[in-house]
Amino acid sequence: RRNTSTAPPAAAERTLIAVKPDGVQRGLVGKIIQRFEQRGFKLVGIKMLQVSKDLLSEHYCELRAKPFYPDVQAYMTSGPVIAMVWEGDNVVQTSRSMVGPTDPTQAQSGTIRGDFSIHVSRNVVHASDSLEGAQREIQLWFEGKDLLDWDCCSRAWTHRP
Ligand code: IDP
Repeated sequence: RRNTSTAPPAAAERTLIAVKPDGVQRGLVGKIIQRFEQRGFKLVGIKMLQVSKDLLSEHYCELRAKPFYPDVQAYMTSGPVIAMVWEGDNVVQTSRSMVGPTDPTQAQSGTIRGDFSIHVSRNVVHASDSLEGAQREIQLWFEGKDLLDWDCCSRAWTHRP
Protein backbone atom coordinates (compact mmCIF):
# COMPACT_ATOMS: atom_id res chain seq x y z
CA ARG A 1 0.00 0.00 0.00
CA ARG A 2 1.41 3.37 -0.94
CA ASN A 3 0.55 6.70 0.57
CA THR A 4 0.49 9.81 -1.56
CA SER A 5 1.03 12.11 1.40
CA THR A 6 3.86 12.19 3.94
CA ALA A 7 1.33 12.23 6.78
CA PRO A 8 1.34 9.05 8.88
CA PRO A 9 -1.78 6.90 9.22
CA ALA A 10 -4.13 8.11 11.97
CA ALA A 11 -2.54 7.96 15.44
CA ALA A 12 0.85 6.85 14.13
CA GLU A 13 3.83 9.02 15.02
CA ARG A 14 6.82 9.37 12.72
CA THR A 15 10.26 10.94 12.94
CA LEU A 16 13.22 11.64 10.67
CA ILE A 17 16.46 9.90 11.57
CA ALA A 18 19.57 10.47 9.47
CA VAL A 19 22.96 8.78 9.68
CA LYS A 20 25.36 11.64 8.97
CA PRO A 21 28.43 11.30 6.69
CA ASP A 22 30.72 10.24 9.56
CA GLY A 23 28.31 7.45 10.51
CA VAL A 24 28.19 6.20 6.92
CA GLN A 25 31.99 6.41 6.48
CA ARG A 26 32.58 4.59 9.77
CA GLY A 27 30.25 1.74 8.89
CA LEU A 28 27.71 2.48 11.62
CA VAL A 29 24.56 2.38 9.47
CA GLY A 30 23.62 -1.20 10.39
CA LYS A 31 24.24 -0.67 14.11
CA ILE A 32 22.08 2.46 14.14
CA ILE A 33 19.24 0.81 12.21
CA GLN A 34 19.43 -2.16 14.57
CA ARG A 35 18.80 0.03 17.61
CA PHE A 36 15.54 1.38 16.18
CA GLU A 37 14.43 -2.07 15.03
CA GLN A 38 15.16 -3.72 18.34
CA ARG A 39 13.39 -0.98 20.28
CA GLY A 40 10.22 -1.89 18.35
CA PHE A 41 9.93 0.94 15.85
CA LYS A 42 8.93 0.39 12.24
CA LEU A 43 10.95 1.63 9.27
CA VAL A 44 8.64 3.27 6.72
CA GLY A 45 11.16 4.99 4.44
CA ILE A 46 14.89 4.91 3.76
CA LYS A 47 17.24 6.39 1.17
CA MET A 48 20.89 7.23 0.62
CA LEU A 49 21.56 10.70 -0.69
CA GLN A 50 24.14 13.38 -1.17
CA VAL A 51 22.69 16.32 0.76
CA SER A 52 22.64 19.61 -1.16
CA LYS A 53 23.44 22.97 0.44
CA ASP A 54 19.84 24.02 -0.27
CA LEU A 55 18.29 21.01 1.46
CA LEU A 56 20.62 21.47 4.41
CA SER A 57 19.85 25.14 4.85
CA GLU A 58 16.10 24.38 4.82
CA HIS A 59 16.63 21.53 7.25
CA TYR A 60 18.78 23.63 9.60
CA CYS A 61 16.90 26.92 9.03
CA GLU A 62 17.33 27.79 12.72
CA LEU A 63 21.10 27.24 12.55
CA ARG A 64 21.89 29.15 9.35
CA ALA A 65 22.98 32.29 11.21
CA LYS A 66 25.22 30.48 13.71
CA PRO A 67 28.99 30.98 13.45
CA PHE A 68 29.54 27.22 13.17
CA TYR A 69 27.04 26.78 10.29
CA PRO A 70 29.76 26.74 7.56
CA ASP A 71 31.39 23.82 9.38
CA VAL A 72 28.05 22.02 9.68
CA GLN A 73 27.47 22.56 5.96
CA ALA A 74 30.92 21.21 5.01
CA TYR A 75 30.38 18.20 7.31
CA MET A 76 26.87 17.34 6.19
CA THR A 77 27.62 17.66 2.46
CA SER A 78 30.97 15.82 2.64
CA GLY A 79 29.54 12.40 1.70
CA PRO A 80 26.43 10.28 1.59
CA VAL A 81 23.78 10.38 4.30
CA ILE A 82 21.21 7.69 5.09
CA ALA A 83 17.82 9.29 5.72
CA MET A 84 15.08 7.26 7.35
CA VAL A 85 11.54 7.66 8.62
CA TRP A 86 10.69 5.57 11.70
CA GLU A 87 7.20 5.09 13.09
CA GLY A 88 5.78 4.05 16.46
CA ASP A 89 4.34 5.26 19.75
CA ASN A 90 6.23 8.28 21.07
CA VAL A 91 8.97 7.78 18.46
CA VAL A 92 10.04 11.46 18.39
CA GLN A 93 10.86 11.73 22.07
CA THR A 94 12.13 8.18 22.44
CA SER A 95 14.51 8.51 19.53
CA ARG A 96 15.93 11.74 20.96
CA SER A 97 16.73 9.86 24.15
CA MET A 98 18.20 6.95 22.15
CA VAL A 99 20.39 9.42 20.21
CA GLY A 100 21.49 11.45 23.25
CA PRO A 101 22.35 15.13 23.61
CA THR A 102 23.80 17.23 20.76
CA ASP A 103 27.21 17.39 22.43
CA PRO A 104 28.62 13.86 22.77
CA THR A 105 30.70 14.90 25.78
CA GLN A 106 27.34 15.17 27.59
CA ALA A 107 25.98 11.89 26.19
CA GLN A 108 25.61 8.82 28.38
CA SER A 109 26.99 5.49 27.26
CA GLY A 110 24.10 3.52 25.87
CA THR A 111 22.98 6.39 23.66
CA ILE A 112 24.05 6.41 20.01
CA ARG A 113 26.11 9.57 20.40
CA GLY A 114 27.45 8.38 23.75
CA ASP A 115 28.61 5.10 22.26
CA PHE A 116 29.90 6.25 18.88
CA SER A 117 31.08 9.88 19.09
CA ILE A 118 33.23 12.30 21.04
CA HIS A 119 32.80 15.72 19.37
CA VAL A 120 29.74 17.87 18.60
CA SER A 121 30.91 18.48 15.04
CA ARG A 122 30.98 14.71 14.32
CA ASN A 123 27.96 13.41 16.21
CA VAL A 124 26.95 10.63 13.80
CA VAL A 125 23.19 10.95 13.69
CA HIS A 126 20.25 13.35 13.38
CA ALA A 127 16.85 12.93 15.03
CA SER A 128 13.92 15.36 14.80
CA ASP A 129 13.41 17.21 18.09
CA SER A 130 9.61 17.72 18.14
CA LEU A 131 6.42 16.48 16.49
CA GLU A 132 6.18 19.65 14.38
CA GLY A 133 9.87 19.45 13.50
CA ALA A 134 9.48 15.81 12.49
CA GLN A 135 6.58 16.60 10.17
CA ARG A 136 8.44 19.49 8.59
CA GLU A 137 11.63 17.48 8.10
CA ILE A 138 9.88 14.38 6.71
CA GLN A 139 8.15 16.58 4.12
CA LEU A 140 11.44 18.19 3.25
CA TRP A 141 13.42 14.96 2.86
CA PHE A 142 10.83 12.53 1.48
CA GLU A 143 8.03 12.31 -1.05
CA GLY A 144 4.82 10.70 0.15
CA LYS A 145 5.14 7.88 -2.38
CA ASP A 146 8.43 6.84 -0.81
CA LEU A 147 6.88 6.21 2.63
CA LEU A 148 5.29 2.79 2.97
CA ASP A 149 2.29 2.12 5.14
CA TRP A 150 2.84 -1.57 5.90
CA ASP A 151 1.75 -4.01 8.61
CA CYS A 152 4.61 -5.23 10.77
CA CYS A 153 3.97 -8.75 12.12
CA SER A 154 5.59 -7.96 15.49
CA ARG A 155 3.44 -4.91 16.16
CA ALA A 156 1.13 -6.68 18.58
CA TRP A 157 4.21 -7.61 20.68
CA THR A 158 5.61 -4.08 20.87
CA HIS A 159 2.50 -1.89 20.98
CA ARG A 160 -0.70 -1.93 22.97
CA PRO A 161 -3.35 -3.60 20.81
P1 IDP B 1 20.64 18.30 17.33
O1 IDP B 1 21.37 17.67 16.16
O2 IDP B 1 20.94 17.54 18.61
O3 IDP B 1 19.16 18.48 17.10
P2 IDP B 1 21.12 21.17 16.85
O4 IDP B 1 21.30 22.23 17.89
O5 IDP B 1 19.89 21.20 15.99
O6 IDP B 1 21.28 19.75 17.59
O7 IDP B 1 22.42 21.23 15.92
C1 IDP B 1 22.45 20.57 14.69
C2 IDP B 1 23.83 20.02 14.45
O8 IDP B 1 24.76 21.07 14.27
C3 IDP B 1 24.38 19.19 15.59
O9 IDP B 1 23.92 17.85 15.59
C4 IDP B 1 25.87 19.27 15.33
O10 IDP B 1 26.29 18.34 14.33
C5 IDP B 1 26.02 20.68 14.79
N1 IDP B 1 26.41 21.60 15.88
C6 IDP B 1 25.63 22.09 16.85
N2 IDP B 1 26.32 22.88 17.67
C7 IDP B 1 27.58 22.92 17.19
C8 IDP B 1 28.79 23.58 17.61
O11 IDP B 1 28.83 24.32 18.59
N3 IDP B 1 29.90 23.34 16.85
C9 IDP B 1 29.89 22.53 15.74
N4 IDP B 1 28.77 21.90 15.32
C10 IDP B 1 27.64 22.08 16.04
